[in-house]
Amino acid sequence: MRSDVIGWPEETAAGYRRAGYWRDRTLDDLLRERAAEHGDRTALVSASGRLSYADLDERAGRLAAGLAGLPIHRGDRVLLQLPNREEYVVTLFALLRIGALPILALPSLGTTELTALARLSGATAHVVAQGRGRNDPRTGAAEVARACPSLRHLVVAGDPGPGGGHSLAALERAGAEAPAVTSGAAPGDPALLLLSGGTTGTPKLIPRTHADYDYNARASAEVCALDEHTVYLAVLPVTHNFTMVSPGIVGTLAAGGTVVLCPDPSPTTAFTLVEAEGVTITALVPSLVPHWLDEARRTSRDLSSLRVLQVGGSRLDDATARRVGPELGCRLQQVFGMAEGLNNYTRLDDPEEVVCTTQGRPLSPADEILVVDEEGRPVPPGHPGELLTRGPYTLRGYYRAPEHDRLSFTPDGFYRTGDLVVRTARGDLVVVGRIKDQVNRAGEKIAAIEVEEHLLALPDVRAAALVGVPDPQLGERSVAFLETDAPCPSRSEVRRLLLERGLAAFKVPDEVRAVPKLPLTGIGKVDKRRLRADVAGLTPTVPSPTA
Ligand code: OOB
Repeated sequence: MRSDVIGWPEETAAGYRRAGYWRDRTLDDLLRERAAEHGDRTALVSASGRLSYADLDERAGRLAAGLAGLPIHRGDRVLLQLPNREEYVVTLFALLRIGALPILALPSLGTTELTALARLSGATAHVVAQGRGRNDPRTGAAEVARACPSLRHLVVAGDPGPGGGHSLAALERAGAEAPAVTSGAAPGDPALLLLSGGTTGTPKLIPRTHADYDYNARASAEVCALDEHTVYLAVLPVTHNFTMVSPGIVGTLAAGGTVVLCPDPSPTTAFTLVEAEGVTITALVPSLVPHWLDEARRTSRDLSSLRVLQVGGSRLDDATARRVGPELGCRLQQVFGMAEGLNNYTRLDDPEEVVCTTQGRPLSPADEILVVDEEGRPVPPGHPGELLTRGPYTLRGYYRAPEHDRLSFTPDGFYRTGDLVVRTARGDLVVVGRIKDQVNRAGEKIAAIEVEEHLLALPDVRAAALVGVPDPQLGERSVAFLETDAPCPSRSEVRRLLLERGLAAFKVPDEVRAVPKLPLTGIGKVDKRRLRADVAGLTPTVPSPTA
């Protein structure tokens, strides 16, 4: 029988259990235990109000019973595509209680990506929020369901609308009358599926088990010194791994603290919540940091409760890093993580220089890391090489992707991150580049090949290449090179066509250029290095009319 999920070798797993990294608990147990210990403490604050641990536990239980009645069973895959609102956390824990596997999907995903995810996973349900106008997620969900017969249930935070489906509120009410769901999962079972930034044309899913995710969250909470007084502000999308377990929502709940959901990442919204709720820690991608620093100068809000600003998802430049402490009056922590597992943190007591110039070191003493050259030989400290890793919370294989696994893992189970790093003499990592064919646009990862396949489908395009180039606002912006004899389509034309094809808006190239012929390397691959140099103005290409 085909195995959907590759686990750790039995002996390794036994070692992780013996060492106490993996506990005999599920994520559902974690919530139940916290609710039993201190039910009246505030677990969650959002635009809908405040939920104590007991409320959250009770609501998750009712919704679990309601969802089970649809039915959604243990092991079923469910696309969970909600923004930063209360329903996300309640639904997440409801699904974990059933033992169903949420697929954590960004609200910004397009129908193409969602269809591919539903097909790969055989998902039976899709949870979205009610929206308005052209971008109403309910419309997209209906389209995805037409393309994927496995998707039998549409569940909506809000009004399901004329297309039908179930509202979360109605399911919760129905669940109050239904038999309670008893925990459906074991600690070693997959708990959820995360999206990989990816380097392939189709999305990849990352299975994370209850035990490994619980460890990731708890160990992160410890490194960040979280406790019951912690107030964590979730600014980045809640379905991102950074917001989930680094230490994020799950780490904060594990520590008995309070999670506050920020409905948008603007500093004005965030600062209002910092003041009102006494936020102690939050997390940003580098592209947001300058806006926060600018607003901090202007604001009349009291930000003195903020102790730690985490920054990660892409490289933070040293100069901006040095501004954080003095201008925001809190400690900076750099986080170099990945949905596949490994989290690196600068420590709160690290010297200023380390915090401002490195991306930290691995979370766990059991994280094994190698920095290797092109032949896979370890390089000495101070030399760049690819980062390989394995450990108690790093995947051993993608979900249903054996061919891809052969490229992504070494025979002895190390995950090839595709990141180029330098390890300092102290053991801290500095991210110096990337060998994976990806654009990191404001922390959102775009697989070049996925966009290239869509570009190739445009009229008169013979060949296409997408590259990331440095950008002061986004970190990197995406530039598409189109090989065409016809007049080059404008950027807005390309945008319209790609959105029509169901691509997510953040994957639409920021700039479009025409070339008579794409440059090739000696072995005949597209020479992306040369293309990046073109953008830097070293050799001329033709920007599109309204690029
Ligand atoms: C986080 O997770 P993903 O899965 O969206 O992206 C992982 C990739 C890394 O392989 C690396 O290429 C890049 O994002 N990255 C960084 C970075 N943090 C992530 N590159 C340079 N400096 C950093 N600090 O992005 C993620 C997951 C958990 C915690 C934090 C980030």
